[in-house]
Amino acid sequence: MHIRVVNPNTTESMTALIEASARAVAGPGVTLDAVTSVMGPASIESHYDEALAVPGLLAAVADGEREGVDGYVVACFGDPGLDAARELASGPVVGIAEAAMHAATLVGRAFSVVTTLDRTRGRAHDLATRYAPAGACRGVHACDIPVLDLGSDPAVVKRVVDLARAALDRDGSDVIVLGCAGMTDLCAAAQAELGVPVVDGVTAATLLVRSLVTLGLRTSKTGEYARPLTKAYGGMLVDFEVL
Ligand code: 2AL
Repeated sequence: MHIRVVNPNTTESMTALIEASARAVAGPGVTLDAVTSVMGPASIESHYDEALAVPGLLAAVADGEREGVDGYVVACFGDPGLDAARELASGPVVGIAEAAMHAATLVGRAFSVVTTLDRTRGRAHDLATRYAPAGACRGVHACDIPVLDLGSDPAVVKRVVDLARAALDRDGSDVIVLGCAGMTDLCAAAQAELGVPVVDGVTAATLLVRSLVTLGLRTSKTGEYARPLTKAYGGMLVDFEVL
């Protein structure tokens, strides 16, 4: 089974971090690769960034289809371009917010999201209304660390853990969802510190894709996720025509 994890931002070091986490859980019989978008923003932390990250993500999925990839992870917490990627892919495509929020609802009653910048909170709230039962997402909290300043140094871990602890208390939640792919390497330390389930979407989505492929479940092509219609795309998007 070939799983491809797409980092839809253009920062190679972040792809390496994501790949290490995904590989650690992928399990036997899985060929896993992680790819960096060939175009788009260095990090995704606004609606503008999300919109401009989508062409690179779709190019990575189009490449994967030519190479016979069985399933994909969209490794950015805004799940940019997820529905569009499903239209292109024959196998399953899972976003990390989608996987993390679904997993959170399986191991607790209510979760809080800890994310990067305050301006990304609205998107996380929007996704929670799509992925979680009403009331299950009790809050989305920003640590005010930009994506590319995350890392596993103790100061970052402490800031995320302190914010998560306050969120559990204030929200009355019992699970934490990490709201950025760049937090994937903090997950084990945060869970050990907090004593509640801490869900990282990179690992959750990787295992969900593995499960779906193992079950023989592919993206349905009889409805809205059918291949896009063939038509001309203009300007810089000329190569995005789907044949
Ligand atoms: C993210 C993420 O996961 N990758 C990225 O570039 N931005 N999410 C976020 N909330 O800032």
